[in-house]
Amino acid sequence: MKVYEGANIRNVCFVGHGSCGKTSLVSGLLFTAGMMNRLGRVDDGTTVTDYDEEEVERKISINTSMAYAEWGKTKVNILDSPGYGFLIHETKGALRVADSAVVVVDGVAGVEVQTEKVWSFADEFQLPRLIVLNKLDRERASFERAMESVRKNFGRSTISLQLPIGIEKNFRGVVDLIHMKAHTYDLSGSGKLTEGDIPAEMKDPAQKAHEGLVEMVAEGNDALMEEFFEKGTLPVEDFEKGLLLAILERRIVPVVCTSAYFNVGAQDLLDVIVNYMPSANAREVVGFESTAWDKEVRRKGIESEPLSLFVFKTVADPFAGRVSYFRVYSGSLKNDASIYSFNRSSSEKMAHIGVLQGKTSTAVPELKAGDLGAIAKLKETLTGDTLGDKGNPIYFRPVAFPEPAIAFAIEPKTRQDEDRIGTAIHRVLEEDLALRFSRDLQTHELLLSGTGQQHIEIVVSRLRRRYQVEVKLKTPKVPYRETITGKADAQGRHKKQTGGHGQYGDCKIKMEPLARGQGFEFANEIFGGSIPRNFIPAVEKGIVESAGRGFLAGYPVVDFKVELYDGSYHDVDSSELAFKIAGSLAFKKAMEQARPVLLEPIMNVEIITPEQYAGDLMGDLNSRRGRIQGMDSRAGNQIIKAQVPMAEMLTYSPVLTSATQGRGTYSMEFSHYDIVPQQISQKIVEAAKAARQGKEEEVEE
Ligand SMILES: Nc1nc2c(ncn2[C@@H]2O[C@H](COP(=O)(O)OP(=O)(O)OP(=O)(O)O)[C@@H](O)[C@H]2O)c(=O)[nH]1
Ligand SMILES: [Mg+2]
Repeated sequence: MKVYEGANIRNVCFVGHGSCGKTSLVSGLLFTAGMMNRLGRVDDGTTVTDYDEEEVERKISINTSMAYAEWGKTKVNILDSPGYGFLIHETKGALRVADSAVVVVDGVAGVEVQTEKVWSFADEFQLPRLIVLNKLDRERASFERAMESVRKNFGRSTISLQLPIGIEKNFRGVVDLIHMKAHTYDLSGSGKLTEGDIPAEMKDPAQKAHEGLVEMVAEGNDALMEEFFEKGTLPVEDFEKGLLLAILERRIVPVVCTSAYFNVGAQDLLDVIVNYMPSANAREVVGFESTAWDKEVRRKGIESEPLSLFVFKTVADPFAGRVSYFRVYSGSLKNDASIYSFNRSSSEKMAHIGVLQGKTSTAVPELKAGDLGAIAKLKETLTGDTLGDKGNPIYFRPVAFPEPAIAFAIEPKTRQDEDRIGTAIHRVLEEDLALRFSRDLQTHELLLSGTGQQHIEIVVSRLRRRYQVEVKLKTPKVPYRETITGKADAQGRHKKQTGGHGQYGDCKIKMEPLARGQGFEFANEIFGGSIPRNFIPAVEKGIVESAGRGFLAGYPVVDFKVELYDGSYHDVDSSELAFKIAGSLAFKKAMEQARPVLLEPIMNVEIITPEQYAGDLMGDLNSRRGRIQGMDSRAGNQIIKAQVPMAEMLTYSPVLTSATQGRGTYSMEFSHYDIVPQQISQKIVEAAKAARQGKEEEVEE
């Protein structure tokens, strides 16, 4: 395997709505570039990038996969990301390390919900991008309608570099509007292209489209504009340079046409990526001095700078163990080098670095700035870590993972499953940062929390297949929290002084609410030593532990501040334990005064439904305490956006299916926590009390 310079590397991330054809397109590119000897298909489970057994089984992408196509002098590094809403955080993590986004749009459906989502991610990372109108071979595909949808959603800067030749089942190639040639493809899937003249009936529209493109490139570039006015057109070289610049500056988003299924457009797509997407050394590298993320460190993304690399993903491979995916941002990584992990303050040996073609790794001697690679069996490194040259620290900021949108209680099926579950879950958590695992403090059940029911189902299936651990999914749970709405001032005094060594701890605290999402704050306001300094952390610990166990219904207490302002101690009898207990007593007393309430997660819900059902669905959302945020129509469908408490959405799936005869779909994600209305809160508190008593009786028996 050749070692590539950043200038000859393109890092592209394929993104788009679920099932728009990303994985199939990647498969076509790899075959066309000669990296594979057959055209892998999603439906047969034979693609390079959907290799995980859950992906093959479900025919969807779950993980971001890496692949590469060597095309001329250039290596195109491809990240194939998932498109379904409950996995979209994974896509964001992949865009984080890409230099451009290939946004795939279904040529029948046009721009969809997740298309908009990934577009906003690309905006956030300021990535140049390319739109691919795919599935143009399908019935009811329309280039004009798809373009209209793209322009309506993403603006006038989107412009096609091609016109399709034929449409639906006659789609067989494209007119290249830059060079004004027709490219027809062999429909057997080989991806082979024949160049010829533009078909007579397309000459006029092609000429018009070409002129529009030239004008657009000239716009915003004074030198080109002048030349354009003088000559009425631009020489191809000047035009291509202008186009490249406009794309890199994100003034133009080019559009190309494909059918991944028949592998039409693959060569053109590779050419456009190589010619017009940014090279891997083009962007300045921006990191931080520390994980406080306040002071920036900037350097060039080139080989002569000190080494830095960022681990953006971890995969638990059943054979190779922990595999870390990374991008070299600056410097050059040599195989077998020992490099420093800034996050772990230890060094890691980079033995057997490689590049991935799906699941297959090929060893490389070196990876230069801009390149992507993978390595197995790092000791301590996890997703989100930065490694590099110890003398030149830099930290790259990882993408934040979403708050869980749903939690299920799980139950190991047998004793053996129970024994194994700990290790298995540990591995799964390491590769899936959107997953949480905890124990319900009330019921002692094991809880798995994730972005949606499908997410949890995939995890359960993975536990079974990969780790031979069988678990039963029980009812979904709402991750309630508790907080306070008033102030309090309380004393906690723990005193046991009968016979032998006594215990004595005493503290006075003030408590007040914090803004939502602020968590917990502790202020030590003791002056004059009423509590010795070494016991103060014990008071805080007592409070934190009690807060974790909850006050009303056993849910963690959040968003409050405690000020420790006074107390007393005993020379002999005071200890850390005594002050911890005193802290916990003070906390409970303060909670009694501070008007505690329950908080519940509120979800952003988006429902897509044929219009005729929209009215009923909105009525139903109202009865679920939902607040409608907006309505939108798209391609004959109605989109309803609403905020609804998670508790009301746990069993929504079957309701929506029956209300829309299976034609409605919905997605949701966490928005914020809000106070549970009094009546509902009361029921939850009572149920928790009953559960607690039940448990206690069980223990007594
Ligand atoms: N007719 C036709 N079908 C296509 C085309 N591209 C993809 N498909 C089919 O669409 C389905 C989804 O394709 P994928 O390649 O898995 O789509 P994806 O965007 O990778 O899906 P996710 O990663 O799960 O979001 C498969 O059944 C493909 O065979 C195309 O150009 N034409
Ligand atoms: Mg896919």
